[in-house]
Amino acid sequence: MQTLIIATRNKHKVEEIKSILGTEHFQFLTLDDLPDAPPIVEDGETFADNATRKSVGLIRWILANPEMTHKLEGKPAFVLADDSGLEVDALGGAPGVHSARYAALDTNAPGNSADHENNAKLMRLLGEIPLEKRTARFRCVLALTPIPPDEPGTSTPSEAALLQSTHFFSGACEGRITDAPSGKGGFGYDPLFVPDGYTASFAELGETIKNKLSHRAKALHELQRHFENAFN
Ligand code: ITT
Repeated sequence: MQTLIIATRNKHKVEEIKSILGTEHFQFLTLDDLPDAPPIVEDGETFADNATRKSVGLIRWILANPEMTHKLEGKPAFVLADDSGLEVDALGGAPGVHSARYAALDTNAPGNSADHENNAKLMRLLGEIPLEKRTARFRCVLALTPIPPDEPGTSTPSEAALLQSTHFFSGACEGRITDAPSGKGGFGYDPLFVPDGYTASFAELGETIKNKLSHRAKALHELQRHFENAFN
């Protein structure tokens, strides 16, 4: 059994990660269990940069807060961070790493934008571009960083050491952007994204199909294989 602390404030990601990995081999903690964990500034240039900022940033905070390490009861544990986004070919790969705050880039508003604002901006920029030119993909990069044991007399590992112990897993899901949002499931850009081989959006297809096809599912399957190889 592996303990994973999921370092995201996005509840949809938490649900998808738990549902794809299942509870047979993993037990989960989330930021709900660590409510005082500070927000992480995600100003990296790549998904991997931002995923590492989230995993390493949370571990450094955990190690600086002994009551948090006690919560883990000395069990080996990992922080798992997900950075993901949508790349639209007709927009040169945008919104990419800026997916969460795509609309806010125009106003400099702080924090993430509401999904409907990001979707409206995407619709506006794609305008009359025909469907065959609206190719896109979701990408997900996961950073998995082991939490070093809290041994008396040892110093807190540096950011570089934590980065070196981090494993990365990635996944992509190819598809197209529709010309109008449809469906009520999922989150983010799901109402606008039709995966290859389907005619309905992720938001219409629902979680069972999305969790078989998605960028996140592919990255998580790589992570499962990593644990199988490491511990079997
Ligand atoms: P954390 O940083 O706390 O994990 P976040 O939502 O800010 O949560 P990201 O920085 O990774 O996460 O931004 C990802 C954005 O990309 C997300 O807000 C959505 O707009 C979009 N996105 C990622 N995966 C998606 C998915 O499966 N379906 C729809 N949109 C997705």
